[in-house]
Amino acid sequence: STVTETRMLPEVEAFLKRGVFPAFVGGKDIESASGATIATIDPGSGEKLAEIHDLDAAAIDEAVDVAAAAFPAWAGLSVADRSAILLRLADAVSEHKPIIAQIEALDAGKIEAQAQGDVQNFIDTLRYFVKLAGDVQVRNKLDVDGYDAWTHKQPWGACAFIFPWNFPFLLIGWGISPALAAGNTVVIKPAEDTSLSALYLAQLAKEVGVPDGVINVVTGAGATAGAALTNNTKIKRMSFTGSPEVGRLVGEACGRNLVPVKLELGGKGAAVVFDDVDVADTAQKLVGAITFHTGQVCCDATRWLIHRDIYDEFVDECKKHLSNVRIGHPLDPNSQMGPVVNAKQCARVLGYQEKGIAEGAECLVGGGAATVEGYEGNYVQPALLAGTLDNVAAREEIFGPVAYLATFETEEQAIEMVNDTDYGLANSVWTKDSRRAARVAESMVAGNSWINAHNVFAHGVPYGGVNKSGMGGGVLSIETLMDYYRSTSIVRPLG
Ligand code: TXE
Repeated sequence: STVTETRMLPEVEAFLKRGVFPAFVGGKDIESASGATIATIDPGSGEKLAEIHDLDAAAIDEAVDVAAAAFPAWAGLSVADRSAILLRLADAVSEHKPIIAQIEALDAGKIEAQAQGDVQNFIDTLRYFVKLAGDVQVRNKLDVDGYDAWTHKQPWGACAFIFPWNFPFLLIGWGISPALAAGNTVVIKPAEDTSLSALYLAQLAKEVGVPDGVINVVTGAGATAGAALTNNTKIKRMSFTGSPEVGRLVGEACGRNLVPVKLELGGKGAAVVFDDVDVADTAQKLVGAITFHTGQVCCDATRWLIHRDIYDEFVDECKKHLSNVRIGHPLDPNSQMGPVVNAKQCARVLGYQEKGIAEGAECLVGGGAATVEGYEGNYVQPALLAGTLDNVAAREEIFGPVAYLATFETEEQAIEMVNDTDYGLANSVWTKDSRRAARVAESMVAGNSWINAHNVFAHGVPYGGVNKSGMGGGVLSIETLMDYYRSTSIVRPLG
């Protein structure tokens, strides 16, 4: 029997038995008017898990109306009452963590232990923003001679969220937690490949007494359902995480409608490795980062800039670690790296390797498709390419376990190489020299710089990109919470 058969929890099996999943709006199941559905696949086995309803524009508009109608009552709750409801949701997610993690592992091709980490992160994020919102002063006195003046903050109304497939559940937590805690209602549009964990969440929300219409999940194709959400004029804020191409379309639609928009797009992060590092340790950590979730991580380091004097040793160490990565089905506890999310993305990852090599890059190790016995999944070998940075594989986001190596000699040169990109999400610098580390970290043009680490997140540390990587960052911090309040300034003469 397969790993899936032996390890799938009975609750997950029962959940998937439903077969065809309606969307969830106003506490009710909503089917597409035409009956159209989209299959959702386990990328680890190639087998169909379930189908989701492919909503049309009218259904999306209806969902926004429902969220808008639920807003006054939700916003009108005391902060204490709203917090209590949201903390019940966090508790319920916590109780169902193994179930949600398996759904996510199967639907998104995510190693089960990593999926559990994502679910825990959702819980922590929701609790963090509930606490933070409890401390927000909604009235702030202003100092104006002869006048009594203050600002008053209130939530906006119905807010929309479009999410990608790489961290489906975690990103829902990052997105909706500040919005809900501030008193907004939400319409969530998960990616068509990975809608199941969002639908499970909506069900849990209903069970713990989140009022109907406060959390709505609409499903369907990006070009229709997603576009309808961005074209809706009644949403008060839009948040999009995904590709720069679609991000541009979302930004255009929001511009037309004058809807404030937050865009979290891709990246082409660098890791700068100086010659004073522990080479073996640094190589191991960077290999760990590039293989984590099969490299489908927007803040990954995908350009590795290595000091010339340690390059050969560094490459040898990387080869050692890369050849030990255990590729396998996400529910197999021995797996370290799972599949790529879908066949299209798999073709993209392999295609970039071919194009990169055709443009003159050398493949140092790995590359190509991988086979996992007993499974027809979308598996690829991690790969290291090397060459000049004008190569397509060094410039464009691949979104797979592929790192591109180049050498540098001086600090100035390294900084220039890091910043020679349209993106600006996250980079890292690796050195024992703490002054140099701080200098380089501050010189890299991006939302986040890590020193001797990569992909470290903490609640309270703002996250988010600049330039082609996005706008309106501040994710996971007070900055993003404040985005979900509008402010009115009130002034009256004294006496
Ligand atoms: O993303 P899309 P895709 C990058 C990564 C990846 C590439 C393509 O490089 O290879 O994007 O991935 C919805 N109007 N990232 O094609 O298409 C869609 O339904 C409104 C980086 O899967 O951007 C889904 O919910 N919405 C990224 C969401 O947008 C539309 C994570 C993202 O899909 C739409 C994922 C439209 N016209 C991919 N078209 C990151 N920053 O983490 C699609 N959508």
